[in-house]
Amino acid sequence: MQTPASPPMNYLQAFGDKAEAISVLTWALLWLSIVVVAIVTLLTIAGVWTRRTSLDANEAAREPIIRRGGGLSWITIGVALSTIALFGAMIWNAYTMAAINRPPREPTLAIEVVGYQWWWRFRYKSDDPSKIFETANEAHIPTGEPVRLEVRAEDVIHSFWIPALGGKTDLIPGQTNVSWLVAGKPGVYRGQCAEYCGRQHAHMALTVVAESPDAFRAWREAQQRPAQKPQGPLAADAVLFTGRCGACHTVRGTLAGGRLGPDLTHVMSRGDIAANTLPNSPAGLTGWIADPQSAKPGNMMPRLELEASELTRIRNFVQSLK
Ligand code: HEC
Ligand SMILES: [Cu+2]
Repeated sequence: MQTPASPPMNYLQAFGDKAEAISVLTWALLWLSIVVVAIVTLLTIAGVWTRRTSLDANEAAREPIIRRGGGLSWITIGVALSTIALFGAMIWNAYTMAAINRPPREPTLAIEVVGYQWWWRFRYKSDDPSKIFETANEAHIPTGEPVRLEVRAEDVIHSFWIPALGGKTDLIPGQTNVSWLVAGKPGVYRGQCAEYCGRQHAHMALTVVAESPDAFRAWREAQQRPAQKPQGPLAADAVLFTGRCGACHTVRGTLAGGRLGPDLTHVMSRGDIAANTLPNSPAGLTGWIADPQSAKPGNMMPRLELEASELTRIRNFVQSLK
């Protein structure tokens, strides 16, 4: 699947009703600003030009600069035009904000978005507790369906932003903000934390994969399942994983139930790891587990000083989490 917006963080291209309402306003304000700058520049140049007097060697012969009257009307007209333009922009702004405040219909899918330094937890809600599941940094949504977002932060303020799908929503510790989004076209949409939140703020990216309702249903069913029961030598590797990593990571279906880091039950279904910092390839994964502090210095996963054999066994178990 390809990225519909190119470059991926381009906010001038919209892919959904909500983002379109915002991007029309963005373009209008952009053009208005360009026109204003052009007019002011032309008037300034014209003003300088018409007042040019040739320099005379004789100082006394130079005409003093005086206001010949009539200039005040320029100011009146200028203020009037600015007032009309700014007032119009304000009304349009308020109108757009009201229009995108609520989705066109009640969303059937609700996701809790929780921001951490420096990654995202997505909790897919359900009335049936056995259907609730969590994933990290990569959310899937069905195309054309408005999705309800309940966003909050665990540590500091973050901001949820997927430029091609709409505006930003702040994540505030101790408060839940409700927002929504819709993707008009299938594709992989990139997002980014948009509120400076510490050293690895730039490495706090996320991906939203919009896919057909059928593909989404299949993905959701796969995510809802617990991890496959480890067979053969993997059973001992799973125990090792639980001992070394299980205090921070949950793998549903095993004894690993930590909450400090991302849920890894189906980590191999994700395209990237560590909030889009590394590709989820064998090399990326091994490098991350061996030394998470080199790719993302200061992040909350410590370097665990694993022996080579432990690293291989833990990596093998993680790679079985499809
Ligand atoms: C002290 C808690 C802690 C321990 C122990 C820990 N992790 Fe992590 N882990 C984290 C945090 C926090 C992150 C998110 C880091 C980020 O992206 O900023 C993370 C991220 C990851 C990721 C990337 C997940 C994703 O989808 O982005 C993997 C894989 C991972 N850890 C594997 C392991 C393995 C394997 C071990 C044991 C060897 C381990 N972790 C031990 C806290 C921990
Ligand atoms: Cu952040």
